[in-house]
Amino acid sequence: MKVALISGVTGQDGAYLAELLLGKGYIVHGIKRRSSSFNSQRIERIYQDPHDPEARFFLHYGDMTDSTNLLRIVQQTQPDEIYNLAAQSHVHVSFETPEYTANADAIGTLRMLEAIRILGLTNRTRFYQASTSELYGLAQEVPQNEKTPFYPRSPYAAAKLYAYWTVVNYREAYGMHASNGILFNHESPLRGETFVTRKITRAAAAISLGKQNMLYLGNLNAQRDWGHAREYVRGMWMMCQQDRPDDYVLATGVTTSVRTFVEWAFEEVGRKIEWVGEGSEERGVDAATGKCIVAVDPRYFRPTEVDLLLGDATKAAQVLGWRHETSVRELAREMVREDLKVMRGSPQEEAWGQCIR
Ligand code: NDP
Ligand code: GDR
Repeated sequence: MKVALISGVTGQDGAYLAELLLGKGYIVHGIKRRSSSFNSQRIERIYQDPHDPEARFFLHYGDMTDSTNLLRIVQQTQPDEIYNLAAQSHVHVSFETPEYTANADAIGTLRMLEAIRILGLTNRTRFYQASTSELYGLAQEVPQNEKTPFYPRSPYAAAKLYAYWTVVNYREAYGMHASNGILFNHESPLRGETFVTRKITRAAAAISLGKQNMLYLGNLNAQRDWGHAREYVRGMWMMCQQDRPDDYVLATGVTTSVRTFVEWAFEEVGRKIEWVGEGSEERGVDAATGKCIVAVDPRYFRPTEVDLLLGDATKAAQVLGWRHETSVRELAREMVREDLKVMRGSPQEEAWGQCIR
């Protein structure tokens, strides 16, 4: 049985990846942070009692800012594959916590690579790094592929740039099987509630049920290449199965504005949005009632914004055979439906069942 170690297992991608690998017969170890409140909701469905002799899913307390802890976990688990997904992953928050973001996202990646090297696992353990389309930032080229120059626009992106090049360097210097997945935005019903798609789908559900009055957003003009997380974690696994490590873009090749995503999400609950005003005065009005339900709040503007991301995943299609399946429109529909279920009080288990499987 292959052994995988996933940092960030309690996050959106960690949950989908753990389920994928368990389905493939792996023994899966996940690193989970200590928290004063419950932070394992996304993996509750796949939790296994460690006392069960058949158990193949194990959790370890850890943190990307703690080298000795990472060293010990890698030593104990002796993984064939490490998926380094843990990160302070919120771009806007990284402007508020730049030092922590650099520590966890940049130096954290270095710590994990060093653990592999110190323990003499360089020729055994394959490494996947969660790199990001945020690396392109102000890129002049559209669409962006593996050769497009990087221009990070946030402390988060700068930290991920350090991690990206460290992975490339460890591959070249020590012959490690280390790959960067340069993943464009991917979402799902498990997406964190403060990322824009989930914030919108939750608001559409809540407003339609009379549980919320207004949705406040920042830059409605930002355009993103949004795919489904379930399909992107499959690409991560594929990268680790290749004979040679390399870097790959995963994307859908379609870009959509935040404004359009809002319209689609509200259409799903039977509301048509009409836009009035401009800039920070722009409002989204319910066409049927004339009531304002979406407003711009400049507090959500970023000091430096990434206006447009559009990925070209040709290399991943040709080499890995990876392709996205779900369109952004279908994604919006699925997310709104799952949020409606949860808000109507269906057991959360049911919502997970549908989205993880
Ligand atoms: P999430 O924010 O949902 O999950 C991040 C995970 O990292 C959580 O498990 C979180 O723990 C954990 N984590 C955060 N800080 C630390 C730390 N200091 N030590 C240990 N664990 C930590 O992110 P996603 O699942 O969406 O993304 C996974 C990775 O992929 C991230 O590295 C992200 O930057 C990157 N990425 C994501 C994309 C996307 O569109 N989703 C696109 C490209 C890259 P906790 O649950 O306790 O908060
Ligand atoms: P992003 O995702 O920054 O691309 O990073 P996010 O959903 O936060 O923002 C996307 C775009 O929407 C605009 N926006 C808002 N964003 C948020 N969060 N909240 C708002 O109210 C809002 N209004 C408008 C943003 O300005 C931005 O342009 C995600 C994360 O998962 C990263 O970890 C990952 O690396 C990248 O995707 C690829």
